[in-house]
Amino acid sequence: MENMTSNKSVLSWINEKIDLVKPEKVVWIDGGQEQIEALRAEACSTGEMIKLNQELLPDCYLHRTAVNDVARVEGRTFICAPTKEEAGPTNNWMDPAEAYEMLYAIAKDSYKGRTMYVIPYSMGPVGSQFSKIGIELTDSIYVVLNMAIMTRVGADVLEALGDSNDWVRGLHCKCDIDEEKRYICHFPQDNTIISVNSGYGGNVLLGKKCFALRIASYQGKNEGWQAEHMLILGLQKPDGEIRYICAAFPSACGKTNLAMLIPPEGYYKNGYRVWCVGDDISWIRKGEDGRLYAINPENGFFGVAPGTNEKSNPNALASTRKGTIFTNVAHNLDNNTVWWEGLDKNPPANAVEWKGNPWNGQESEEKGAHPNSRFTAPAVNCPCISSEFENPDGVPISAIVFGGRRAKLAPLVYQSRDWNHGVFVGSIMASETTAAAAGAVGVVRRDPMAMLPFCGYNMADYWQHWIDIGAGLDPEKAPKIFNVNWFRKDDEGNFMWPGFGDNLRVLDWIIDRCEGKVEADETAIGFVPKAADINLEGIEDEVSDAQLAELLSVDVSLWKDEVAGIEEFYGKFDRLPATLKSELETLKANIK
Ligand code: OXD
Ligand code: MN
Repeated sequence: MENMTSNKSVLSWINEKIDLVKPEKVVWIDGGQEQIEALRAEACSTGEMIKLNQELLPDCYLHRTAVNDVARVEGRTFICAPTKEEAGPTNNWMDPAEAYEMLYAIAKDSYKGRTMYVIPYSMGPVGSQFSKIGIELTDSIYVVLNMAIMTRVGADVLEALGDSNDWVRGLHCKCDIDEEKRYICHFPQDNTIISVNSGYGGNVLLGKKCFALRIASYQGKNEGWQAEHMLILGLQKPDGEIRYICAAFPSACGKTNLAMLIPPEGYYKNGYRVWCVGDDISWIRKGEDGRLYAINPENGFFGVAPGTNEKSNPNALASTRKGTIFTNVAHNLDNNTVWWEGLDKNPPANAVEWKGNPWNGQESEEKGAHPNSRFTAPAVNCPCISSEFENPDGVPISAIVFGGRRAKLAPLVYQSRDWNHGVFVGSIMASETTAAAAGAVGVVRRDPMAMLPFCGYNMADYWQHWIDIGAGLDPEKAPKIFNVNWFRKDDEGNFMWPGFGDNLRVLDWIIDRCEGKVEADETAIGFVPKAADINLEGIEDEVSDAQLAELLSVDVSLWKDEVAGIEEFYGKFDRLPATLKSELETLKANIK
């Protein structure tokens, strides 16, 4: 097949990799529908994918990964910076020369008898000043088809690249899916990612976590912008104006649900709407008017299937009704569709579970779908996709929101005093583990800015970058920074806040604060709403005034324990910014 570009840096890198992995043939992905159709057919002919009911689920397919390859592997994910110090205390580090040698030994000849697919892709709208280009080499059709949903793929990307050397190299080799030899390695100084022995999304769709967060966070630091693990939503008020919010939550805290929220009935009637710009990643930079602007670099949603249903997230469910690839969900043989736990209360009796075994969902104790089973759905399918989704200049950000699961500690919402205090609030983000993950329940896991597994360099330097970004903003124009906690529990262990659509009530307060429309109470940790400013109309039965008061309360004795946890965490960082040290001192003084 003919090369799709004459870019010398591209061709010489690909030729080197061809010599290494020895493919039988090389296929360039042009992004055209004809080629995609042919690849779908080929994947179905080998059993790699199953074509689903085309009347109920047009252009939808099912894929099962290997049983040992169902999630991101943080323990085998490495930042291969020149020194361990540059990767920092929260990343696994490998010396770059040693890493290349080891990875090349694993990758050597691994495409023998196989096809090399060359995927040119853009993170962000092609040609936008925010956007960055990558090329992924893979021996997996599943990866090609997923990348064609999650990113902008094809010839126009190479045209936009021209002769430039500024692109991210990505090599993916399935090899034998051997867990012992599975490595996801990043070389931020070389704009390079190498992933071997996996076929699972987060490890192999290199545009996503690997590029758009780990490599891009490092690029952003050097180039004066930010790559963040944040959704972007537009909140439309009754006046018709839309304000944009970026929000970071650790995995499994409901980012996709918040990004596609449907307002409670009363709000909806009054003209409130939420528009989704993105559900996972934001690239943020200062615009000419001095405000921060964000784009979603992705082109689709790689969402967790279990728990997605008509009530929890009808917009996500609607997004999966065409052109979607399902991974590791149950296969309903009666109508050739898919099912997962929490979709509805009627599991199929005549089905195949995620590992590929016959499964009777009416009787079996086993799960039909893997808890981390996924849908890869085109963003354009989403009924509430923002009209600004393709805007090459991004959307102006009014508020940045951090959050996590805290049963007792954090109030429903609080606002930081200023930017630097907001950076502190992000840096102490944490979530309590749930029964959904292996290990003890209720253990606090620190996850600064939800970037713990995704920051491509020393986390302390990343915090300093946040502080530097703020220093370059006019405080009047800078987004206001908040923290939310949807997961507060009462003494019986019941959630105190209904969550889902009702979270709009909190977003509404956030925007009112940004616009100086409501007063707030200053507490030891920041500004907390006055109870009267959280509108409970329609949920008075669920949330009493006393409950709201408790949701908004700050228990200073709990914060004393929290400070000990923060000090222990901060103790890991030799390069902790002085600004954060002094923010911690302020907190300590406030809770005395
Ligand atoms: C994701 C994650 O898949 O954060 O988005 O784990
Ligand atoms: Mn994520």
